Amino acid sequence: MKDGIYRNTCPRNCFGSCGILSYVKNGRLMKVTGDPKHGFTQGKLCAKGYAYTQFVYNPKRLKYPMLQTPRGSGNWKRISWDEAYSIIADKIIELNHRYGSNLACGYNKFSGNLGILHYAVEGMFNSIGPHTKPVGNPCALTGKLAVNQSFGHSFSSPPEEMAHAKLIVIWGANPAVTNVHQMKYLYEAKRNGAKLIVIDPIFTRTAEKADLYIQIKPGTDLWLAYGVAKLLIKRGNYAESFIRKQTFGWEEYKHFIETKIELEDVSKRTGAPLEAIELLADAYETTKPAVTWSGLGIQRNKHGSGSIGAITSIAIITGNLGIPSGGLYFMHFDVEHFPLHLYNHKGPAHPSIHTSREIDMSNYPKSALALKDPPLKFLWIASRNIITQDQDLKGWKQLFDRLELIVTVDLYLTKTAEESDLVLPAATHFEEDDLHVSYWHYWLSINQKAIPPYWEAKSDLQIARELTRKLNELSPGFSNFPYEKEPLDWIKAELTPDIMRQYSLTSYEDLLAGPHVKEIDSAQQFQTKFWLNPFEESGGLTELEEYAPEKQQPGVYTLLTPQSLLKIHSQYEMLPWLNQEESDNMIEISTKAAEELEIANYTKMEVFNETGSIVGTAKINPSLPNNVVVAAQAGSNPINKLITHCHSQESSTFFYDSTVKIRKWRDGRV
Ligand SMILES: Nc1nc2c(c(=O)[nH]1)N[C@H]1C(S)=C(S)[C@@H](COP(=O)(O)OP(=O)(O)OC[C@H]3O[C@@H](n4cnc5c(=O)[nH]c(N)nc54)[C@H](O)[C@@H]3O)O[C@H]1N2
Ligand SMILES: Nc1nc2c(c(=O)[nH]1)N[C@H]1C(S)=C(S)[C@@H](COP(=O)(O)OP(=O)(O)OC[C@H]3O[C@@H](n4cnc5c(=O)[nH]c(N)nc54)[C@H](O)[C@@H]3O)O[C@H]1N2
Ligand code: SF4
Ligand SMILES: [Mo]
Repeated sequence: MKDGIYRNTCPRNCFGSCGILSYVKNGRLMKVTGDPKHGFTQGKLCAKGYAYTQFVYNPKRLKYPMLQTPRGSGNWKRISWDEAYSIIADKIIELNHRYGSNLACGYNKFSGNLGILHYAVEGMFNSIGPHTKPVGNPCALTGKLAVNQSFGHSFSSPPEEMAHAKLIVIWGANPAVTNVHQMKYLYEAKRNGAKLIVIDPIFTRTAEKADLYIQIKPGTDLWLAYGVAKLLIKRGNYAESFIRKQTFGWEEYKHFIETKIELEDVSKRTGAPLEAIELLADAYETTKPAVTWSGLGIQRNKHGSGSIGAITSIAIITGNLGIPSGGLYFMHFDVEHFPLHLYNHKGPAHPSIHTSREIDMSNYPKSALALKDPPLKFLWIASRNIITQDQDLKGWKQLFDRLELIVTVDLYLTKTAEESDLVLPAATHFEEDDLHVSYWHYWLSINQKAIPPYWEAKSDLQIARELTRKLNELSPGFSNFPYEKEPLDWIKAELTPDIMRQYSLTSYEDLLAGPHVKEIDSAQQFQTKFWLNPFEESGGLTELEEYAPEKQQPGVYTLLTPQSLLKIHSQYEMLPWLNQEESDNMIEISTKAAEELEIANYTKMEVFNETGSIVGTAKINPSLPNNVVVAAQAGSNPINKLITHCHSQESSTFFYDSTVKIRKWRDGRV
């Protein structure tokens, strides 16, 4: 690798997808800075981004393939890549002989690295024909489907435009923690006189910056949105001509709001005072352009879909869509507009099995355990830390016990890797080529290989190439993965004439000079017909009765486990620069709960439910609602042990629906 400055992209599952300039000397990454040519991030990174040199050269990084016998024993032995490939290929081929297909082989991959070339994992499995394929998205699917239901596609306005709004209403997002670059546009809007309203059960760092903060009971945004609609309709303050021209279902919606919604009820269900509901309605009524931001937080409970629909309806009836700088924010799925050659790689046909067997990512262990003929026997885990991030960890334990071979590809020996037979060391993004689009802004950026791999680490694409070659060596024709294609061939194939036109590119080389943006006419995106909130779902209101104060079971707390500033889920925990000792197993409780249960600040306490128990340190948070408990994800004893999932068809995982009890910790109690 030559000395110099390279262009990289932060590949984390994060709104920024920041452009990075990497300074390399003697094959070593010396420092990173933000890429000033990236129009959204404008030369800045977050603290995690600036810590990348420590992330790359961390002594805890995996250096070579390792085999653990028996699984879970901690008895790891270094092996060569060739031995690792042979163990894996032998198992895949043996399972194929045993069952007559590759359906016993499956993978679980999520969001460790969102680069387009990381679809190599999907491509590798496709290349062996029908197998067991995970589908869905445990993070965002509920919201995506709900936005789609309102206006037919999953558009989210360009984030830079937020700077020109006069009212910004954030429902269940915490950008000061999760989307730090967006704060710049938010502050700019505020400097220009915009008002910021934040609706969240927790008084977050974003709420601290708001002109109006509305504390809401988890899962009740639907009610609040209906309450606002009630006031707007009662006062006759809605965009009638826009509604008549561009919506379906107005009469039913209006009738529903007029007859079914009572403000006192809204206040009782949501916990928001009447005055706050009025202030929110006043703001929507008097201030334009207004932007409405449905955060991912509101769709992590079973009412999420209804809530997003109801919130979108407010943006619609106030006439804030299709006007300059008015808009709607959630996230977009523009990556799906790319050809995604690796993801869509077509594998060889099987004589009798025509498609892969699908398994829902939000209910993986239970669905996998139910598989028969053949059962799932081999699991490949990549870009995923199941044990800290998924729900139903008991189900996972049962599933792991049934599997004959578990392979985890990761940069670190994660809690999931510790439960595997084999771990393979993955490269960081500085050690591989890639291409990135964001799910928030509209910039396309390159990721150049800047340094040689750390010890024996390899990219997921390189592993796919080499493992499939081994399969073919042992069983000719087993895989049709195009081994010969280099990373740059894959990248260039993604840049079709259509993509090049959209991003104003003349060649791949343009990206080496800086990220390119897709021109979006957001007003044009909203020249469509909107469905006002579907009333078939008004059954949801009955369901929400469970939030009625009189139905709230005493001593039962909603467990909220949102994202942390200095981590991306379970990542970055081991970096001294970002050390977060303080937050490890810190459990926030309300003053009232602390008093009732006699739990003193910074003493040990226990959080428990039917799935398990966690001991942590109590932190009394006087601004927390009485019946909410807050804990961070991951850490030394992951809170996801207590995450119970209420399953529904085709939607993301409802991480924020879990409930717990709490008590003071007395040593020795089990
Ligand atoms: N630093 C950092 N940044 C990240 C991540 C990270 O781990 N760390 N993760 C990235 C990923 S993958 C994602 S999905 C995004 C998520 O980013 P956000 O969209 O900000 O979503 P969350 O952090 O899940 O939740 C946001 C807020 O929703 C609130 N909330 C919970 N339930 C409700 C409710 O019923 N109603 C309302 N109104 N609010 C509610 C929570 O209290 C929380 O403050 O962040 C991304 N950015
Ligand atoms: N309790 C609770 N749980 C949650 C959430 C919550 O709000 N509360 N949020 C959920 C959300 S929004 C999300 S998106 C998920 C995230 O779930 P995951 O995607 O499982 O989260 P990460 O902790 O980021 O784990 C990714 C793993 O990929 C590894 N990795 C990084 N780069 C690479 C690479 O290039 N190749 C390979 N093979 N591995 C790599 C990392 O080291 C890490 O171990 O968590 C969910 N879990
Ligand atoms: S974690 Fe997010 S904000 Fe930080 S550098 Fe990466 S993409 Fe940017
Ligand atoms: Mo996520």
